[in-house]
Amino acid sequence: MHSFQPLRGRASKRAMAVAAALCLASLTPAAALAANGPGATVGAIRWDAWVGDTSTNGVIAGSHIGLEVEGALGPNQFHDRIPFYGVETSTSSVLVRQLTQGQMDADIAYAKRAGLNYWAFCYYADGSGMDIARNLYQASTQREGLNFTLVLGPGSIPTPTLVTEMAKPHFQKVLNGRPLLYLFGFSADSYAASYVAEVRAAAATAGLPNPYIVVMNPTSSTAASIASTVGADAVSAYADSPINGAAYSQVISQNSANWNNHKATGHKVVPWVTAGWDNRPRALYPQSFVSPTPPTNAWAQQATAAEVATNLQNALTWNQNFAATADANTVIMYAWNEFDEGGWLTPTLSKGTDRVDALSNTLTYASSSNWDAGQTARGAFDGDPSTNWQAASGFANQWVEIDFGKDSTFSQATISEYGARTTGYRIEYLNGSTWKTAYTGTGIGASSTVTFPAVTGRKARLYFTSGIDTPIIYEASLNATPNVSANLALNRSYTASSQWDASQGAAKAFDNDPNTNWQGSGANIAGTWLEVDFGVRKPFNTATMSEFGDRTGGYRIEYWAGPTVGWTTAYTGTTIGASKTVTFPTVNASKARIYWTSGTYTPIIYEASFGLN
Ligand SMILES: [Ca+2]
Ligand SMILES: [Ca+2]
Repeated sequence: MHSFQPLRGRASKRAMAVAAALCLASLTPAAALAANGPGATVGAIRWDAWVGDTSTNGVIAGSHIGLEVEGALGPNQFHDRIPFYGVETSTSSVLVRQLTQGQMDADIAYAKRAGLNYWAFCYYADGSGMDIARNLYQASTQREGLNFTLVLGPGSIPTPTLVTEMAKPHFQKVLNGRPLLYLFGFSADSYAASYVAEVRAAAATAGLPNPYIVVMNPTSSTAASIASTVGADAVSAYADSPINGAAYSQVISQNSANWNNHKATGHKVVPWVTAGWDNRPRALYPQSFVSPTPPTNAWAQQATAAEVATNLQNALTWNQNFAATADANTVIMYAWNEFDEGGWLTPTLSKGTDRVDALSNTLTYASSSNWDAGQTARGAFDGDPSTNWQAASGFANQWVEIDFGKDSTFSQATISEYGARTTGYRIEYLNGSTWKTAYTGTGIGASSTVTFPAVTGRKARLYFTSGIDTPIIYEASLNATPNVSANLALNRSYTASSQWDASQGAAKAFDNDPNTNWQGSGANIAGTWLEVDFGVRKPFNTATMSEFGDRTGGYRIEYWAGPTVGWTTAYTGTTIGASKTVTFPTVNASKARIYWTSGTYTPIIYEASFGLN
């Protein structure tokens, strides 16, 4: 029924039952929201049939699934779902083909702009014909900040290949490093159980944390039965599938009701958000890969962008309300690009980035709790001094957060609160999946501006430790540089002309921790250098540095122009100090370094980064 049919091995082609829209529990909000980790992660399912006339022989013998789905989307009534990379070739025909790196890089940029943390690729093997988008994503120089995981059908991926994928640093993890995996179309048979056991054993052998395995089935009793038999960690669903042109509000209530139904089975739950369901293209134009052909009433009214965001917000709130059940604190959205089945978030030719932008609004701000619907986290960051965020109750461990959408560097904050309620707080930044402290303060009051060594993180938050009453924040502005791309120097290899001692090596200048540093050895600063090797050539035009004291008197930013030309100057500067950001004409190189020409003493660098803006 859903696009992702398991198509290899012991595939099950049986249609899943349409979930009963039974509402067993009302959605009364909890009085106090429990904080659930450093903020939920949100993923979106990818189904990548947009391959045009590429042979999909590796999926179904002799098939061209890309041409079939283009045929189904041909009628004009379906053109409102043509993605930004599609072409209306006539009122009755379209081309929807995502085959180039440029298209994929743009797709990645939109997903990051939406605030998504990961894509969940329906897995088809390399060379199958439906692996193109997955491989373009893996090859992209733009994917940093957008992780991936896989939705697996039974037997769709050999265990060694799966372990190789899970070991990648950008494979989505939950619960302190556990690889997140989704299983679609598994039934509760012994084969599925042995497969899951095999995956866990292989992961352990490879030194990976135990995978967090999620069974997808919209019928709660079925999902629970499969999860128990195969030993999964949680239950979820690929999508709910309303009928008869139901209002989208019914999709929202069906999703919410089914999260509760899944929870009632006693299993952990990953809530799912169905962004749409309109399977009429496949109903009217039967597809070789869909069996049986869906009925013509298999559709709901199309959502507005705001309605999709509301459904997502419900899931985020649900995770906060039921933190013990939603222990992985993640949400899976259906879907990034199931255009023919009616679930999409990708910008379209007809409506542009409306859904991406609505998601961005929802995913940009978060808080441990809020007093009421008019005092949410957005109020603390909206630039309006008359609006505010207020926590629901208490003070310690309350937090309010902003997601920059990509790694951003900041070294200053200006905060204003109602009264003088705060007596202890931290400014924190999300470094990978760990919150670290950038600054520790006491009072805030009407206006407080603080500076600290520059840090780089995708998110920042105010974390309250003590106070006299629940915090009310009018504005918290950070001098983040959101136009600067991800720090190219993170997770690379580093060298320096010298180091003071073993604890002050070159890597300490690139570990995104303002409390650690590299220091050169010897008294002579001239000729000292600190280098990062990106591994491959990268364009960059900006550098940010923070040093101890004001030791630097002269330096150059240099880039490696190859063995013939050698190190070449991109920028020449004088002082660095507590925080310095410089820009220069874009260069393209595999290595960069800071080269000192003068100063008072051997340099101490807390953090250095390179980026492209
Ligand atoms: Ca405000
Ligand atoms: Ca450091």
